Amino acid sequence: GKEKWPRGEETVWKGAMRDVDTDVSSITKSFVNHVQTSLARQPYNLDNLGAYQASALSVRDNLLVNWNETSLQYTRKAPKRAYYLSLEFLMGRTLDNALLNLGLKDKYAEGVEKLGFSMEDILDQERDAALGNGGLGRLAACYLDSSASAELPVWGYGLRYKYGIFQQLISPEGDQLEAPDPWLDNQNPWELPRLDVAYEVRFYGQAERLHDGTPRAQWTGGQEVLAVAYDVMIPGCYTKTTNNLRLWESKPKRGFDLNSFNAGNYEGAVESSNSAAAITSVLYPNDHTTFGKELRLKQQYFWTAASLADILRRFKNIGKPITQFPDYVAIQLNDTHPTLAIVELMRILLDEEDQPWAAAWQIVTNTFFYTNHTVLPEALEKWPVPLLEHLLPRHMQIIYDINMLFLQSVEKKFPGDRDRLGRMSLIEEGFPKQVRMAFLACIGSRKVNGVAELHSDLVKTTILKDFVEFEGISKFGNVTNGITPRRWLDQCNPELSALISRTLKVDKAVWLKDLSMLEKLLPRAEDKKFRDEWAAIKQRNKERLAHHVQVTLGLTINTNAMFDVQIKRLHEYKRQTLNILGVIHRYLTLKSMSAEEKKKVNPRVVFFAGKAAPAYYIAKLTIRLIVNVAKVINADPDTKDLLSLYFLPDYSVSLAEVLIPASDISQHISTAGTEASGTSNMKFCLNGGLLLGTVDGANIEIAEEVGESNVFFFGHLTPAVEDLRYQHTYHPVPIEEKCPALAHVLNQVSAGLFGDAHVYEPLLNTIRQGDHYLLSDDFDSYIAALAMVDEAYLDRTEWVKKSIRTSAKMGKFSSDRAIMEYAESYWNVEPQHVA
Ligand code: H2P
Repeated sequence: GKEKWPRGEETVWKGAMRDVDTDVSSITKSFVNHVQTSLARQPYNLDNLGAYQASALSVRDNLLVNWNETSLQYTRKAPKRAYYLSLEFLMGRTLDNALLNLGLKDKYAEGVEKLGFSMEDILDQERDAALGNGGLGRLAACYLDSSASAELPVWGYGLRYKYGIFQQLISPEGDQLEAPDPWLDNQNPWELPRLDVAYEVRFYGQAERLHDGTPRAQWTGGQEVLAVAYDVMIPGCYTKTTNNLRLWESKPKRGFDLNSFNAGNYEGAVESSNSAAAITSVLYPNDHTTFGKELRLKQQYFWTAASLADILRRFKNIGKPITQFPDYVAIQLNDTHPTLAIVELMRILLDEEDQPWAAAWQIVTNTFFYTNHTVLPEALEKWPVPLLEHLLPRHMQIIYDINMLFLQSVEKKFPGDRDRLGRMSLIEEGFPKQVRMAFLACIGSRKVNGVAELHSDLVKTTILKDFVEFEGISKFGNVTNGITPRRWLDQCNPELSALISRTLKVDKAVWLKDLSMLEKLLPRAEDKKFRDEWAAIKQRNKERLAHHVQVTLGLTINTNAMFDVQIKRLHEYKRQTLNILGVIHRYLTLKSMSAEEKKKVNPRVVFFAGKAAPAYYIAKLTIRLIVNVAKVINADPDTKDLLSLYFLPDYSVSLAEVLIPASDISQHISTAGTEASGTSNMKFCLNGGLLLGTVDGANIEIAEEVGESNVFFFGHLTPAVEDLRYQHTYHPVPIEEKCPALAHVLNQVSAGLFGDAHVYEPLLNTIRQGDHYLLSDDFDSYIAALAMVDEAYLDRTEWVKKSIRTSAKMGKFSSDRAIMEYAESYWNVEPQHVA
């Protein structure tokens, strides 16, 4: 039926409401309007930063029109919704993406040009929103883009860190230095403070069971902190659907504590307000030493409690009984970081909604879904029981209760199997006892998934093996990761995107949302004209990268060389060390060549970028080695035309957008079985870069798609790893014997060829002794694979064919495919078209 207009005259309201801008004159009008009012500036002194802000505010207005309509639709129709809880959202820049998704990029470019600015300069003013460490946070950002593009009612929930991931500086000696990232300093036009959306979150205090025949308890006292919402609009691509990413900021509950003031305790009052604000002050670098840190645990609870309160309030507006919660709400846990949400929902259902235990547990286990992102044992979250007991006394009680009932049911299925009970308990014995968050996430969820086929198999056969035996295999699945082709092709590689549209003879609005259409490019690999265009675009992208490096670092790069790229968080398992040792090997080989031999060598430029966790000593030494090897190699007149090496500081989403389209070959060389998926591998391949990698993570599925003849694989396979490690421990063979080529490289480093002989010993010793990541086992085949890459690059025609074939077969890796798998097979959430 026709709804009654809420107040005043409908025609007056509607006549005054704005719509999305569609023509250049309304765009310039809104731009100038923001210069004049929001920014209170004048045309005379408007610089590029001001022009960026005016453009952003004007684009934001457009997004808000769609965002409002989307929200209204969700409220009216009350479909089942999904919520993506992630402690990290690595969004990067927004303006370009928003313009492309709105389909307004050309018009804005024309508009700002009329006003005397260039779009490129304006886009360059924006700081990255770097609220993430790496793949996990960037995956969350891609999933938001795909959800909105697929018109799915999905919201993200995260934290509004005042400081994102640290800025990386490299000292003259080659050491990584960390500086804070004050990304909000220039104001953030992309967020909407919602001071009206706020919740109180409690810490510490006492929990008393009521013992009234119900499982209820009362949690009182302690500290209360306020969570305030900031909304970030997430536009879908060529659709009105504009979803929301809600980020929480912590604030003291009162501006000041009157009692403390009255007692003359001014400092105490001010301090408590400081500690409240500290909760969302900084993103933690990916570093398992955070597991004991109270502030990190506070962040996790603060965020899950606020998000659940918000979700529950929205659910209650529908007016359905609480038992129907899972029919309207699906919550995806991105890794174990939000696992406390399981316990928090139990607390609400038991203590506030008066549900019996079994009914509460039924609701909870039908609501949550858990994605695992790593099987590395040291990276699995565990929290000390005493810390949890102190910070969240009621939650610790509930965890004990969940565990008791759970172990009872395990005992029932496997009577007398005490080992099994010990292995599966949510509480790990020890000093102190610790709560195993992955186990809690698993038993509290409806489904569990890994992020690539191999990884999902490993989850089932290693860390959660007992749980598969207990709960049945059907609870455990796989959703191979994906990437958004909007940012990772159209935005970062506009020329390639245009070539694809021209060739397919379809608007990018179509193929960007159905990436499997790229397959139609396959026959074009045989078309010389197309190949030449394809290769010319790669060349221009290499020149764009070279220009960027020239401008930012003052270095000149040989763009006729092959560009070889490895960019990711520094970690021993990702084996940047293998790569740099391979570079040294190449250097030593070149040094021993005659002038005649050198003529046949294919010039190569090797790029590294990535951050090391500040407390990760070995990873930092790897950076230092890379930087110092670069100094020697790049200055050596014997070799510098044939080999050069760059460590680009302060890796970011924006830097990746320049590096990825410029790569001829990229490296994804983790020890088999350690890289859950990897997602930059997909980005490089989508942009026509070839892949050099181990048989690990999503590399395997990429090879399945493009065919093994189009990738360069090397190294031992996952099933061999355990045995090799056993050999290292119990029957070690000296490196000199096992892998002379590697021994030679290590000895040269030890001898001081790259300076500071003694400095690198701890790094080299990780390989000489133990070699947990199997560099000595894979080095020879790695070198052989690098040689095959060189060989293949000599036949440029064949290389370009491989490049085209690779890109053409990347359809599977669109995050649109991945998000639809979550929506259909996990959440049971359907698209909602906003007319
Ligand atoms: C992690 C895994 C990657 C995976 C990504 C997203 C944690 O990212 O290690 O293999 O692709 O999650 O699922 P990263 O190492 O980049 O921080």
